[in-house]
Amino acid sequence: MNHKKHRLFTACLLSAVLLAANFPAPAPSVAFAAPPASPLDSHGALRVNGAGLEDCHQKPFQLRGMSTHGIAWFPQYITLETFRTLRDDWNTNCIRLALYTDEYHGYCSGGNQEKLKSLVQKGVGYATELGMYVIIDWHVLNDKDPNVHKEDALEFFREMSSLYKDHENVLYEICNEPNSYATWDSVKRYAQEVIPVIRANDSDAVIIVGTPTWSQDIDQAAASPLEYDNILYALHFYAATHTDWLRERLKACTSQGLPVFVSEFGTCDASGSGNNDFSQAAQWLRLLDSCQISYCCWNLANKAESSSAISPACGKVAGWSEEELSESGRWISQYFRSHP
Ligand code: IDC
Repeated sequence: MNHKKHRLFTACLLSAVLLAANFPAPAPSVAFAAPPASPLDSHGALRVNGAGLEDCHQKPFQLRGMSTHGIAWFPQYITLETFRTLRDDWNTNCIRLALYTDEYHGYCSGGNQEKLKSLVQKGVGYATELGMYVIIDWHVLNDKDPNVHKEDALEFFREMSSLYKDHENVLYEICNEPNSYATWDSVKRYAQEVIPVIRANDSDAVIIVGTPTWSQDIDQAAASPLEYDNILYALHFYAATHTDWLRERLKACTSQGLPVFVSEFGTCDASGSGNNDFSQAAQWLRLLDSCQISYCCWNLANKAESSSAISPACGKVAGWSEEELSESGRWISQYFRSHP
């Protein structure tokens, strides 16, 4: 029995037992606290519906969490305790694993591919243990057009989807940010090759597709969407750079029915540094919350840049106090906690 069937079987069995026992049962004489259900226990397999996701009960469901920085550069944050802090202290349900493709020591630019894949697997393993959702992000950036490393991408996603075909908590993000000369037509051609490779192993996988101009041109995707279901299009914003005009684009596209995932955003400007604009960030997140659009915040690291959530002086990888976070880390962790 695979993972998914096993979960359904367990749920049915549990209902039958509770019915037979004429539930609610009398309170046990020895009090014990059952651990709270994990996000995955409560929401199961996700699928795309309308502008966002819905859970296994067909209710709109939002993924909210942190994106790692490049896992090649900050592997120390791939630990069970890190993710546990994000789940229990920060109130998040999702983690994005950013695997740079073409930057220094990236997957296709001199990085040790076996080591990088084993880091991804570690990350997926910890997320699974904690019942969190996890995004495997093929972090196209310097390569601009995802077709540049298409062969590597096909091989990588073939392997990952075969490993995780029975995991309900794994989402695939096939190209972080096409940019510069990369057009929607070329991104589409790439997606039309990568999506079938993933779906051959994992027929109902949720897949996020980046859009041109650093994942801002969702209007181009809306004008010519891919012909697959369970696809979300990436919109990325940096609050001190992208304001009303990009929110208006989001509203226009979602009202046309385009499914969107904000798989990366920053509270600062698009360089990943400079000043934070928390007022713009709050406007963005309120809008996303009101339409149940999922989001991940850039980034979980202690680099000396304003988008890094942890203070450069702090070497801890879990259980951070307020003082051990950066200004953006404090703001976003409080935002996550304040969410129901
Ligand atoms: C930035 C990192 C920075 C790193 C650089 C590499 O914050 O430390 O040196 O990438 O090129 C994105 C990208 C994301 C960027 C981020 C900030 O997806 O990789 O991270 N950003 O520039 N899109 C818009 C902003």
